[in-house]
Amino acid sequence: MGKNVNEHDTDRHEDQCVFCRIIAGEIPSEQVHADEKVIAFADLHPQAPVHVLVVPREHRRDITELADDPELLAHTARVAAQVAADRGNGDFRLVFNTGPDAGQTVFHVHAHVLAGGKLAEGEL
Ligand code: DGP
Repeated sequence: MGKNVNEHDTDRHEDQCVFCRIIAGEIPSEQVHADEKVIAFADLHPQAPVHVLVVPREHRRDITELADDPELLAHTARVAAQVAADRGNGDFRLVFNTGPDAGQTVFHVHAHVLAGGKLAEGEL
């Protein structure tokens, strides 16, 4: 039995989600941008000279849930472009791994911004 529906609805994602914990300041990160809607920080395992994750503050599982909020999706893309312009030459690759088979390991939506020079053809 356990939880009723109301308890389930109020589960705090930040208790178990690593990106919610970074957003809450409980886990340190190398932050490069923050505003009221998103934060951006360096990826722990960079795969390009510039490898930054742009993460909506609100917990959403993946881009299919982010697509329900076109405004927030557009803002995420704009911040990604700004990061690439500030830290690279403005060219960038934007990747949303979606689902385990696509390599998603953190189930709080995030845009990988890969930039900082000629990028190799890669799978990320
Ligand atoms: P993905 O595989 O698309 O879910 O990407 C998750 C990325 O998150 C992966 O490239 C590594 C990064 N990552 C995981 N945990 C942490 C963390 O605690 N800090 C930072 N900065 N990055 C993390």
